[in-house]
Amino acid sequence: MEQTYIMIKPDAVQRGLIGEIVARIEKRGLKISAMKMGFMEEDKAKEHYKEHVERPFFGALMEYVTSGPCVSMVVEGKDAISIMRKMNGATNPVDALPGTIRGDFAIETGRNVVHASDSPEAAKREIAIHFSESEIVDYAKIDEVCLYE
Ligand code: IDP
Repeated sequence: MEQTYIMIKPDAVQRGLIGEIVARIEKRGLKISAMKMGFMEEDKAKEHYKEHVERPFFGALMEYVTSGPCVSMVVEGKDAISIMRKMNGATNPVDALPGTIRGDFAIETGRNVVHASDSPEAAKREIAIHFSESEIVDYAKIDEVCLYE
């Protein structure tokens, strides 16, 4: 099973989209192994997005992700990283297909509602930034016998 880091960004929290996004993740069959809400600390935001530090939008991105509370999750399942990236849709919502979270709920890249890790390395790194090991809950879900061959 794979784990991935998911963030419901501050714009989505303000717009009342937490339930909608969590429902999509649950209905798809992925397991929520950790979840918390809070303001992302500036040093964690910088560490999380460090690959973009030289980009012109970095300052705006820091302001955006620390502007209000966000919801952080560890989401688990077979191919969870790839599934969540596809569920989120393209980074620029203009290119995100209808049926994806960004394709249904976002208009601009700088307010694109959700984050999902883009590789196993990124997932490991991002989970470690936002969660301690003791915050990640190890449990079995009864629906696994129906979801997996
Ligand atoms: P991702 O979130 O789909 O993985 P990345 O390219 O890693 O996309 O970019 C990280 C985040 O930085 C985006 O989700 C978006 O919030 C922000 N971002 C990326 N490119 C731009 C831009 O050109 N303008 C404003 N914000 C951007």
